[in-house]
Amino acid sequence: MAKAKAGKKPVNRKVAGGELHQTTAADNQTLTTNQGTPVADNQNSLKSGARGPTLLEDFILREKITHFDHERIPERIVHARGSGAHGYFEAARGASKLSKAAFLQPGKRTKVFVRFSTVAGGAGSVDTPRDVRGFAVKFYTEEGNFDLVGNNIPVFFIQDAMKFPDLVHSVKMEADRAFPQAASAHDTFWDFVSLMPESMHMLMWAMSDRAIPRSLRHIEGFGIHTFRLIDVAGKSTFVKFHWRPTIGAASLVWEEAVKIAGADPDYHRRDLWESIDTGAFPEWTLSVQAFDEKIADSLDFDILDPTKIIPEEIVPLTPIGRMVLDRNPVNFFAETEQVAFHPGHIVPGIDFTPDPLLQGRLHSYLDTQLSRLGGPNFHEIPINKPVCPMRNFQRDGHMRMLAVPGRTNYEPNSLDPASPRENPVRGFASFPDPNAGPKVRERSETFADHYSQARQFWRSMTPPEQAHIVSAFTFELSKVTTLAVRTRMLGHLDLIEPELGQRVAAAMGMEGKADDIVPAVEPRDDLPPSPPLSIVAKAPATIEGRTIAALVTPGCDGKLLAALATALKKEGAKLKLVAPKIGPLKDSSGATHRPDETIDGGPSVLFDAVVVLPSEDGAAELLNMAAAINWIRDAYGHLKAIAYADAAAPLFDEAAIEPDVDLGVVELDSKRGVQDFIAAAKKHRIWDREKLVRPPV
Ligand code: HDE
Repeated sequence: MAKAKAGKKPVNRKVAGGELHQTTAADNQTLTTNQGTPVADNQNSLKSGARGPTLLEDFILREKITHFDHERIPERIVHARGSGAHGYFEAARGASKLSKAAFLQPGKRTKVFVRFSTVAGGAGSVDTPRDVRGFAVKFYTEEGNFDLVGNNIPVFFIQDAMKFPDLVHSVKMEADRAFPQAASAHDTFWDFVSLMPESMHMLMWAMSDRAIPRSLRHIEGFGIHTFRLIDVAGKSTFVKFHWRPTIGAASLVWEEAVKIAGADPDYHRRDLWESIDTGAFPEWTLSVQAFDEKIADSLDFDILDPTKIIPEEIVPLTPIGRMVLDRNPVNFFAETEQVAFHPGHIVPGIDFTPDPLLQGRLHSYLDTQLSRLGGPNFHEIPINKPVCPMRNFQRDGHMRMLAVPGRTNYEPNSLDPASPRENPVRGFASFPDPNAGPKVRERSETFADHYSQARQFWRSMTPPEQAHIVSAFTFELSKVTTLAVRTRMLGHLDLIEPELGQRVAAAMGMEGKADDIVPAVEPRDDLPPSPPLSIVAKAPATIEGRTIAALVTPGCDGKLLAALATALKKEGAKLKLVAPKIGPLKDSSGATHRPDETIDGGPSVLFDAVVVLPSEDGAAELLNMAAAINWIRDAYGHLKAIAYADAAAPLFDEAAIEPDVDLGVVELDSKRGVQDFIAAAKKHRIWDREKLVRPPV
């Protein structure tokens, strides 16, 4: 984190009325206007008499207020709420075989800036709605900036850019009433997608746990479209990009996500910031699925169709590098808000394919920066500036910073032999794509199967994940008020998988009401489940990067607390103390602790696993606090590992929770108990408990 610069301490001067003036005699600390004029008084505007009207002449006040009035720029039409971080990418050995890109040569380190985002909500919306997460990475390479502008879901709602404005209009707040904010659970969204069978595969992902991630450190990322990598000899290999977090992917449970939205609307942003600030740097592996034309032709779907994945069983992942985020921005606006991503920011060694969604994006992102950042010179804003030399004949325009000397602002020229020229060897050359044909507005027939991979996704999920998908569809469609939209969607779900359709219909009390939908292509019934699609099945047994809370009171067992703290640190997890009061407290060994949160400010939804460790007197006090009982009940209901000290037993009685090691409720009476608790926490959720707290639908 940037530390405040050392300097001379200001002199505090109070004047009549108690008004505080912090003054300095140091030139290098003198407050100035934007023109550099020193300011003598930053507390009072210039008035005609102490009680008189303010003068128009007050250039200091007017400059300050005018600048303030213009502090906001138009927010992004999508992905408005985001969080950013700096870091580096380090290329692995294999990458250079596939691509000549300078940043993919073995061992090469390249600086990156990453912005994660939600899609539908405004800049001030919450972090945990059910939504896709943006995963945009800017690589500052020596051959120019490469932006990999992806999402945490490997497919998209639509196949052609032509439909993007319609999709976004439908999911954003409804146009007349301006609600709901940051939510897809409303009529216009489901009306639109239920008329667009191509969105069915993406809907399965969006209704899965992927859309409510535990943190931004726990999301996977995908480039979605098929790209090309080009090697030194000009050979092209198709690739799909995949980011995998080294601590594994993980999600919230829905009710927890809803409560977090109230308890800490900045839950993901804070988590990313604090992790980096405390040196627990998030890390991802970048891999590609690399394949040639022959494999592309052998697939029964089109690699240009962004609503399809290539199962890893067909084309496995090849790691090409890793990314570490190790530095927080110093200024949110200058960096996270002003960063301008564009899939068209590309470097030699990488190329596009004619995926009709990608092709439309290549126009949109440049266009949007022109209005968002005020003109064509946004590449001069430090966060967007390439680190390599940038020279051309583009000139002038709003906010131009560069003052290029000389008169030869054109090419070819004979007046300035040193001015920039084409470089056929190093320069970007497009791969001669053979896909051109007659000029048509037409969707390729190879894009027509909209249900097979949606079914494959369903069949790849574990039972709890399937139950969550059923609940999510039930929740969202129950919020839809137009009956015809609900019955249309039920028809699609029947096609994806009859069991899914029936379970959602039963949960909604709408059995037998599904529309009969005729698919363009009958869904295949023979696609095998693809295990990597499930995040529960591949969750690593680790609590690295997790936050565990201990609910403590004065006089709590100091030895147990110390044993717990040591054991968690060893596992790379953080321990936070939650207490009835924020002031310091002493444990039974006489050690003083400063609680991180009170029970109200630190509800258990904010933590991955919890320990209830009061003294006997403390437990008696907590027994009278509804918030304390809810704290425990929520942790139980959200399937978290729970440990309790003997003294906490009455609280568990009150919460109607039976201690049971097999269900992740562990007695913390010894070091052994600490290990049992950690073992339970490594399961992330105690899925066997779910049927007790949330009968399956
Ligand atoms: Fe975007 N998208 N998008 N998108 N997108 C934007 O660019 C657009 C799509 C993605 O953190 C906008 O600077 C069109 C797919 C991310 O700054 C805009 C289409 C994927 C971000 C835009 C798509 C994405 C954006 C809004 C369909 C995953 C946030 C502000 C043809 C591969 C980047 C901006 C950041 C942002 C247009 C579809 C990812 C308007 C027209 C597919 C992560 O230009």
